[in-house]
Amino acid sequence: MRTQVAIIGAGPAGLLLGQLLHKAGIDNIILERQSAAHVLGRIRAGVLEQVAVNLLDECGVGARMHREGLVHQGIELLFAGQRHRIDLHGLTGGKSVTVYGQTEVTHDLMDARQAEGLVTVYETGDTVSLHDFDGARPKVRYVRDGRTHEIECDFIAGCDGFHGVCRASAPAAVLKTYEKVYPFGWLGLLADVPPLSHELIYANTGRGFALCSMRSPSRSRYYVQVPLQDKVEDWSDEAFWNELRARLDPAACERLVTGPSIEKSIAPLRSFVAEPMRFGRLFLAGDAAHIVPPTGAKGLNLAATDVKYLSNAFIEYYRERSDRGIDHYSEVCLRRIWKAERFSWWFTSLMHKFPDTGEFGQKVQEAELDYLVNSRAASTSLAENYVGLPL
Ligand code: FAS
Ligand code: PHB
Repeated sequence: MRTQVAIIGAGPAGLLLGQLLHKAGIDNIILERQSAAHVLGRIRAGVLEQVAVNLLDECGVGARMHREGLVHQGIELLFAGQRHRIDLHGLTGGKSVTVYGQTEVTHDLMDARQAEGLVTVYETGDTVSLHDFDGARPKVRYVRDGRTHEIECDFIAGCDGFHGVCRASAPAAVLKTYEKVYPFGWLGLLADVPPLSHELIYANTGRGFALCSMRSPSRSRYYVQVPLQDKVEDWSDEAFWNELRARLDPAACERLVTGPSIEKSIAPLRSFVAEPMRFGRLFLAGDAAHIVPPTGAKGLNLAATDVKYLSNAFIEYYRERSDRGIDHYSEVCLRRIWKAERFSWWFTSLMHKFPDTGEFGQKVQEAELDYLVNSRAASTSLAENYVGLPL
């Protein structure tokens, strides 16, 4: 089998890249470890930057997002028992974010790919292997139905997430990684109950961080910071709702509607960057190359912008026979990635309770938040980063 670009991973990065390349007439195949149902079963990101919204429109898969997505022009910060609104729209000259779950983005991209008859090989398990990507004729092999298949290609796009095979295949002598692991996780709960507020609430409390988000006017997504050693089975729905209440202000508690969880999971938090993002004809994009703590809602959005840069580079190569885009891909992505890493680390450090925070640290966090909500300059900095920096 032969294709121009072999994409490893059918998460948002791989599917979005496949669509952008197809729209540009570049042939591609996606290999995915899991089944489509398994990929869709993961509950992850919830907030899209305008850049990501534009990319979905560019791929022709934005219709349902515009019908069902919720455009948000502000967020609230809760600290010292008081809520303060950050006017994202007013502080950024009219920008906003769209609340539309990653599951829905993935669903829309899968549907579009299937409708266009593009090849996605699911359930390859851990059989994908990469070959000769340091030369001009890379190959990918995988096993399906007991047979080994080989794909000859011009490029390999590693969109296979943090635990994928692509970064693991990069030459160790060239690969440099940077990592910070946070001493807590996020326990997330999804429930078919109306959100307590029409905008997201990020809470800094003496008991730890909490986030009130949503997926629609009838489906809510809530998170509470939990110790790393907690297991999801340690948390009954009732225990979750009680802890969330303990981290909210009285007015928010009044409005909180609880109900049975339809999903509950604990996500570990880390900051991670792999440099470079190109190894010969192998290119990394999305979580395969970087991870951010979800506090800044950057993970999915960074994957989208990596893929925009990568698709532009491949289009330039095929249309203009120019290597300029592929030669600059890693440098251009990393400049944006490190700014998002910095913002996500800063916001996580400000909003969470660390083992060494203590009473003094809590007062300092509240003082920084008090300064932030009362300073146009500081609020503007938060707003600019939250809605997403320009491409
Ligand atoms: P993904 O990990 O989504 O997709 C990679 C795909 O590659 C997967 O489908 C995987 O099965 C496949 N794969 C892996 N190894 C393979 C192999 N060897 N062969 C073939 N396929 C292989 N971001 C936010 O903005 N907000 C959040 O609240 C948030 N919550 C998260 C919770 C969790 C538990 C995790 C892990 C991440 C969360 N993220 C969040 C970040 C998340 O949204 C990612 O940024 C986003 O999924 C990135 O998309 P991809 O780069 O496509 O990687
Ligand atoms: C979510 O809705 O899942 C969500 C929203 C904002 C974040 C993280 C997660 O910062």
